[in-house]
Amino acid sequence: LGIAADLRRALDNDQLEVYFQPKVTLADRHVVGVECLARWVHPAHGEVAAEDFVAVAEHTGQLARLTEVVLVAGLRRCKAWAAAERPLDIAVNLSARTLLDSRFPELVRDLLVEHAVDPAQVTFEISEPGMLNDIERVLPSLYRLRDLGVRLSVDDFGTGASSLAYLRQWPVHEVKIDDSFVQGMATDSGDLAIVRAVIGLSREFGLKVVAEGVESELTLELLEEMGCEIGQGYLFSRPLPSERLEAWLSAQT
Ligand code: G
Ligand code: G
Ligand code: MN
Ligand code: NA
Repeated sequence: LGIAADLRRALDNDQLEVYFQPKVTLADRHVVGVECLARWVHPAHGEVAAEDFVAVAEHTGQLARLTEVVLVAGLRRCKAWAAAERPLDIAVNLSARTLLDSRFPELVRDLLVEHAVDPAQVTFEISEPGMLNDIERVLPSLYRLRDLGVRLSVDDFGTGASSLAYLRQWPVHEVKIDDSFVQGMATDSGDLAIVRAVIGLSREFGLKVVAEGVESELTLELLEEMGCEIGQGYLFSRPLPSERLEAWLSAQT
């Protein structure tokens, strides 16, 4: 299909962009890091949804390059912030398929060394449904990444029908509550109950909990009351291109 060739051309010509969305402490809105998100403006069709071009990349052998572009963009920012004495963590999304490539952990190790970034400042977010599909084959890479010292997060948690008991078994550090529950929790008692349960269990298991899709002050207050410490969402900032993120950070205090 034409779109696969177009994506290849965009990767060849460095036309993929990376946006950054702040993660903040809910108690005082102190920024602790950013999620790095791939963006592609197609020359003819305009902006393509990330899930669509990520799927194209997965099916046409371009996923490794896409992931590397996003990771390198994040590592560059991370290094620059450390040099400016404003350390911020970065988070990068991984497809479960990337974890099936046994060379990926070595690539990560090499890039961390090349960019002189502390592994503890890097989190990889893996969507719960993808992880669940192939957990036996994904686990070896998760263990190797964990041994490098990077942090692992279960993204979109609650959408994959995992048993909550998996949170204790998987070698992960963080749970990201899916935005559908976070957006519903102020008006839907079922969503509220799910969010409360996930926060409670994550805390019991010593996992960091991040709420994604925080759009209102009411949601922020409910999350904070329930013991969730970190949030991300339009209430704080949309994903921003690098220059606009820097302006946003400068305005923070
Ligand atoms: O940023 P946005 O809301 O458009 O993201 C839509 C989906 O695409 C999200 O699930 C997000 O995790 C995913 N996504 C964005 N960037 C990347 C990326 O670099 N790699 C992978 N695998 N997924 C990404
Ligand atoms: O699946 P993942 O968590 O990686 O998805 C991240 C995407 O969620 C981002 O690309 C961003 O566009 C989207 N997002 C981030 N914050 C909000 C929000 O407050 N509301 C909505 N509707 N989407 C959000
Ligand atoms: Mn994510
Ligand atoms: Na999500």
